[in-house]
Amino acid sequence: QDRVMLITGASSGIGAATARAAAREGHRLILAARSTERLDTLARELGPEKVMTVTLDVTSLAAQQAMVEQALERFGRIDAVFANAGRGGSPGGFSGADHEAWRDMILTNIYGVGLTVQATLPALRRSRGHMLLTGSAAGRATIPGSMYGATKWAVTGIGYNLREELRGSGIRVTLIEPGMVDTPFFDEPPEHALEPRDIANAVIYAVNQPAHVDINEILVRPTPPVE
Ligand code: NJP
Repeated sequence: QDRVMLITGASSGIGAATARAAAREGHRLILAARSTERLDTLARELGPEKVMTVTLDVTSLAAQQAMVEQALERFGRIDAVFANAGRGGSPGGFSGADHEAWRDMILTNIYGVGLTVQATLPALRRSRGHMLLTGSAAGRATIPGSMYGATKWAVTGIGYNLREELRGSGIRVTLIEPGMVDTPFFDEPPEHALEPRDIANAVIYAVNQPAHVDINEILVRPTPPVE
């Protein structure tokens, strides 16, 4: 039977590339984000019979629980969850950043990931499935003035602490930690960046391991340009 993967932040960038890669691997998919139109376009591309789209904001637990309920009704199981939705903050550092943008980012990147974990864990316990979280190279490094980096340190912490909570459950936890990736995350295309599919490849590598292999973290950075 085809495996079932749920992806948040699936409407663009890394999430959409992972949906494409997982579809090629034969996964059935639950794709969630706020943009119905972009999700529906992706579902048409991948084949609607194997894809369920859910328009939601990850900061709503009720919406995420309803998504899981619908997914179980349609597919009967969830084998992998990629908690990937996230956003950047605003420039200005700790002294000058827009605090409203901070609040939205903290809610999405930390609280939203926590809610995805909470909403999907009952299904993953039944399937002895796989939880993957999009952290960041910024969740390991010191970046002056970056509240965004701080939210990704929190995602690193969620991954480590969740793995301990789930010890003995058979559920694997993988932190996917991208460096710079060329996605709509940036207003201008960044130079010397990875492609979204480079990160999708890391997700597929982790989920394709046999059950006794727990890939804890994958840090992927672009190769520095040749001088
Ligand atoms: O960016 P983008 P990425 N509720 O903007 C969704 C991390 N990362 O693929 O809701 C639900 O193309 C949004 O969809 P929509 C980054 O922190 C990136 O680069 O329709 N969904 C879209 O599908 C993030 O965690 C880089 O607007 C929400 C998706 O999230 C992840 O990679 C480096 C939402 C964002 O896709 C994917 O970002 C790195 C909400 N409240 C980590 N808010 C990089 N690009 O360089 C947003 O280390 N979304």
